[in-house]
Amino acid sequence: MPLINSQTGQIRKDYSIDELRERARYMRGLNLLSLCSGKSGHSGGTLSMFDVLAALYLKVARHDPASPNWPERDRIIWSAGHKAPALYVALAVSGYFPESDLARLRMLGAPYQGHPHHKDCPGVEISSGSLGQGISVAVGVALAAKLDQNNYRVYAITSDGEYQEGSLWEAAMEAGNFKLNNLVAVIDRNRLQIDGATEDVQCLEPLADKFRAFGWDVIDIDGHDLEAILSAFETANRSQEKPTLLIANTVKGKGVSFMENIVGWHGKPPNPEELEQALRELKLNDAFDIDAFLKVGRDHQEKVETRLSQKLPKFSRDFWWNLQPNMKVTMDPTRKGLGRALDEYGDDKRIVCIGADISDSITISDFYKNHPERASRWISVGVAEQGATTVAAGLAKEGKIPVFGTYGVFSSARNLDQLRVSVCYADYNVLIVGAHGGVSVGPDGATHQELEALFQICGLPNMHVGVPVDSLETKRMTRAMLFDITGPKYLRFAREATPLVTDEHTPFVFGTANVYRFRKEQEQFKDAFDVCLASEYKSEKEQLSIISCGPETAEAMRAAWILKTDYDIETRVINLHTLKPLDKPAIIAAARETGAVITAEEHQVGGLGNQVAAVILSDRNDKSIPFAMIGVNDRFGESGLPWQLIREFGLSAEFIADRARHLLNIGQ
Ligand SMILES: Cc1ncc(C[n+]2csc(CCOP(=O)(O)OP(=O)(O)O)c2C)c(N)n1
Ligand SMILES: [Mg+2]
Repeated sequence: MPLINSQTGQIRKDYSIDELRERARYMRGLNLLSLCSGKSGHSGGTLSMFDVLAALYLKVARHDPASPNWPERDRIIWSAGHKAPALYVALAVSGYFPESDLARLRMLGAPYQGHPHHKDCPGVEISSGSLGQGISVAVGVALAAKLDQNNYRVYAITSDGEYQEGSLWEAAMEAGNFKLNNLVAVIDRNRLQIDGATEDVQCLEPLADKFRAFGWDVIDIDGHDLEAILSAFETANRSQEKPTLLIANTVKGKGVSFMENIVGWHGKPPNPEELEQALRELKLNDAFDIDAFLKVGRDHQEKVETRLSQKLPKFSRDFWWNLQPNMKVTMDPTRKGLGRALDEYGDDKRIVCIGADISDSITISDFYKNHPERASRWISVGVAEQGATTVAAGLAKEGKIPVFGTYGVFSSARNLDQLRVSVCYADYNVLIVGAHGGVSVGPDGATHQELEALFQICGLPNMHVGVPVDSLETKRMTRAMLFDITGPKYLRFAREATPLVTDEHTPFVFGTANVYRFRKEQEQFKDAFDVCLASEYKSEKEQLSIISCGPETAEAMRAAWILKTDYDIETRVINLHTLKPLDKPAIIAAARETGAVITAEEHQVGGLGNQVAAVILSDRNDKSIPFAMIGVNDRFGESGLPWQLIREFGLSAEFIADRARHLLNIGQ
């Protein structure tokens, strides 16, 4: 049954097999065009899916682009959220929105988030991006259909790396147990994930046997053979009592010779030259007006830039990073500090690193890259954050120093109970790394931007928490956490390159904040500040303190520069790199000795700010002090370019300085 007009019940268009083949090829091209325009996103795992998608969206599923919420529509649930560009292409080609709109992929304010959000985009059934969850949602949707005696069918689009997640196996058990014959899970069995081949990262086979044992029917097909795909769906849709797993054996990067079966194309878009070559190979040289398509994206970005620069609070000049002839900074991603530390200090035989399939991205793979002798101390669990956390607890119990790292959203929340009971209650010596803290993660969007970890992690008894300002401090923090701190510890850092504001002379003591004081403009931004341990700082009775952590501290320093230059205001900037234990004396001194306090965090507002406020209030319960908090205001992140998002969410120095001039009642 193909695309339907839900008003009349008529078929919109009935595609022949040849037409579906042509559509699949066309969709591959459109997908690459969209990725090229978006300048980020996943090529490999989208290209592998288009034969299945052409069949499903244009022939098999009952849905109506003119009525996306038609109650009787089949539900196509995308569990593998990173395949979002393919989802958008399937919807556009089905007629949900114009194909040219896909040029706005992953751009701020566009509905095409890096990982799909159902509220943004018609035809998107669920919000996903955290692997292994969508299939459970599909079980819920299939159960709802049974409860309502509704005949719609539920299709779950899954990727093979997802099958390493424990939650997926809970769903598998439930679907078998509840005999959900209205559910078909399609697995894109391309055999590659981010860290390599699935069977090397964490073996899945024998997958079909496992699912049969869980009460499923399994159909194993060539995922690029349209006849086989259509016939598999037909069989699955006749099932009387079992859910069906449709194993679509595919080639990652299918259709483009230089992408096929290459791990590196997992999360990379083609550049314009690669796009042209790919379109030639797909025999789509003349299928698109590439310039007109890419212009839609450029125009969108221009509008975003204009809006953001209008929104940015104004000062006597443009104080943005590296725009003045002096005050230069070098940018380096904080995440690199972790890799450098593990590379340098990893010889200690107690250290065991645990990877969860994003090892290069968070740099934890530097532990073994140049050290083959450490191979046995590298444990790859695959996409399995809960398991990784408890495996780490077991290793620590036996005297190892386990380091488990992944994106902060997955290492602070998905595994929170494991952290709470098996790591923190047990008080084991485990280092948990939470990468990709903050909105500056950029185009991957909300599901990958960790903005809540400080709430979760700082609330755990026995935990130690570090949020270093730059890559060098991240390296020092990692060293301290490996060797000086015993017990549970959490290290939060960011993705994007951010200013280096420390050097080898900058003091670093875990648990003791640093004070930065702007003195005078210099060639190098970093040299314009004096820095010392908060415990050694002598008050200069500054008008303001800005208390911050992580790379946001560099924004606080830049705010201090702006405030001194434009308003002659002296600011004490506190780099509170350790959030647990909190350096209470540094906070109390700031509140007692300076005229006002602002906290600044690239996090939901309060993760840092509430803690600082509580310390100040308990010290000064008879007096008040002007106080304000800068952070993300109870809102999920979004796709966009990193520095666009810093402005969109009001986190840059200009917003801090603006808040200061309001707090201190200074005219503009
Ligand atoms: C819970 C969770 N952990 C980690 C990630 C980061 N991540 C995105 S895609 C991916 C693996 C992709 O491999 P696979 O599932 O095989 O997808 P495909 O090959 O189809 O692209 C990972 C680990 C995530 N999105 N969700
Ligand atoms: Mg895969």
